[in-house]
Amino acid sequence: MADDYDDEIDLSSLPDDELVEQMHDDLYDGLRDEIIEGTEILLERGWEATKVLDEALVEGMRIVGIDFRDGILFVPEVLMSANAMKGGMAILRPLLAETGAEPIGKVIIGTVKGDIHDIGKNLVAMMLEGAGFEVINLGIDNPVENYLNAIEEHQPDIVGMSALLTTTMPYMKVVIDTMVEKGIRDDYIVLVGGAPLNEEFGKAIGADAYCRDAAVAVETAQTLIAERHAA
Ligand code: B1M
Repeated sequence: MADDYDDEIDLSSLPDDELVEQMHDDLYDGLRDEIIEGTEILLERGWEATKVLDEALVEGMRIVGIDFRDGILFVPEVLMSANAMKGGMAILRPLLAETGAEPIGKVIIGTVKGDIHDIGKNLVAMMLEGAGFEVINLGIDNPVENYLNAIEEHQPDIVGMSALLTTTMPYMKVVIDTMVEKGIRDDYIVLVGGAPLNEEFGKAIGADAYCRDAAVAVETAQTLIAERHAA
């Protein structure tokens, strides 16, 4: 998608729709500085942080995902796209997390063992923070012990798990089964998410809910916390 003229494009001179398209190209090409600049320009033009996130960044990464799947892009290139995406997300994070209110609940969230995908999980963490949750982000490649230690240390209301690979999603059940064995499963709300999961899988492994995306994760967390408080 890149061409020799990319360096010469003045992003600020582009109208919104062309700038967003250019950002999709820049994300594809892993151009972090350009993604940061584009994100800042859209914010200066009055775009909401969530709109920049959805239309410029997440949509760009969706396109990357298609060509990764089809063998047009490879791991090193996708890593650069991910790095560029994170540059934009870092600018949006404080805006999405802006809330003066008391935390409405505490969440620990991490990507499960064997899996290093973290963009979606970080997005979920950001959106939960923005909705007033205190979030402890455990990062990637978490064995069951990390969840258990974090549960003990932080006493969260919600345990969140992310998996992006069909080979790592079964590990979520290992974590839930271990919680059952230790007699602590019902003390916490367990939410799971990630592209290869679905509702049926969430039910089958004993999670409280599967969350399709970050917005659903926030809604679900709010609803289930409210239900617990009411009970
Ligand atoms: Co990977 N990868 N990857 N990858 N990668 C996928 C997932 C894949 C679908 C690509 C493809 O083939 N089309 C495919 C998985 C196939 C499968 O198992 N079915 C795949 C593969 C195969 C691999 C490797 C095995 C490739 C290889 O080495 N040959 C390897 C595995 C490494 C490992 O984990 N052990 C690998 C590596 C990588 C990179 C390191 C290069 C990079 C990750 C960089 C990073 O995250 N820091 C990468 C990327 C970027 C992708 C794609 C292109 C994009 C993922 C992403 O960030 N999406 C992805 C293709 C795709 O998903 N279309 C792909 C954007 C993000 C906003 O969406 O993560 O879905 P998502 O998160 C959403 C929801 O799912 C949900 O909310 C989020 C926000 O709305 N959600 C949750 C996610 N987690 C949640 C947790 C919750 C709630 C909701 O808790 C409560």
